[in-house]
Amino acid sequence: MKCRVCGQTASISLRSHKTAFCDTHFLTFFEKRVNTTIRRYRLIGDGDRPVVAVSGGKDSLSLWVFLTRMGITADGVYVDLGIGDYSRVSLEKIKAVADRIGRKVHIFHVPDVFGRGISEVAKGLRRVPCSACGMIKRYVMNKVCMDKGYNLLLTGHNLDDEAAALFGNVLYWKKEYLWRKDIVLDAKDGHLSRKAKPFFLCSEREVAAYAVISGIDYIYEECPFSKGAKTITYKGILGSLEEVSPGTKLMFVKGYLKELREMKEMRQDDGEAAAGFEAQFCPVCGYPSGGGECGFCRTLQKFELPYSARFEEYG
Ligand code: Q46
Ligand code: ZN
Ligand code: ZN
Repeated sequence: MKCRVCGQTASISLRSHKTAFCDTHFLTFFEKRVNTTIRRYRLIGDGDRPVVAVSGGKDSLSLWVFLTRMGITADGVYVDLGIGDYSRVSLEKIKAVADRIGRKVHIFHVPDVFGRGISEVAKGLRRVPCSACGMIKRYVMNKVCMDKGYNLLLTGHNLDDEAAALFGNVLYWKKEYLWRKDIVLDAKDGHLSRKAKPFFLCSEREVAAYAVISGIDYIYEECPFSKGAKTITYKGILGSLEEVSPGTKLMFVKGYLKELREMKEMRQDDGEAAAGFEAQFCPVCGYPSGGGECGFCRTLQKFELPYSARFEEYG
């Protein structure tokens, strides 16, 4: 197969786009598409001060490098979950990219603040690790924005992640989650930061190719707690559909975004968005909590620890 632009041997063929590229022209294609997404959905504005949630994996590190290449300066934030070698190696990869692009990374060490890794924190809460992890990560990501002056949190979620999550929500009609997902989420009440996902419409394979061609050294292993996750099964099912009918995932996710936009506009017309939602805040740390202490503060109290949300700074 030949590169659509220069006619040399292609290194990647993209069936969903009915095209193929050599390394150089794939980079151009990928970056152009992401830039179009950023503009079309107004993900990043001129006055924004973004921070990237980095995990050491291909998606977040590619996003960090991509932004730097596009002249968008962004620091990183990493939550060290205290999962042995997995967390240690992830942080090494993150630091190497931080050095390469000359940016800072804020590191939140779960073991330093909670006196134990995420699996022990979860046991103490009688929750599964992913549930405790999600709660702490959401808190920390928001905290870094509020305390360090960032107004936008960027994450590396890709098309496969979004399609799998959407598939799961539709399959079980989880209405409480279904229409909450979006490529960009506005800030709330001056307490929750704005969030955006620039790789929302890029497949996992495309992001992996971008990482490899860009020489990004990322951690290949997945978090050990991701084993058996339903999203992995959904990704497999959607992958089979994609094989038979290339472009299905993109159509599914783009169709969702279109419906969502229409729905949000309709709600605004009806004045529903302005309807009285009263925010409540944690009395200990001021984080939005839905009443009483937030999950983060309750977890610290459970282990009889004082409030702390300290970051190590690297770079
Ligand atoms: S939630 Fe669960 Fe992931 Fe946290 S404990 Fe690992 S698998 S990292 S996105
Ligand atoms: Zn080419
Ligand atoms: Zn709190």
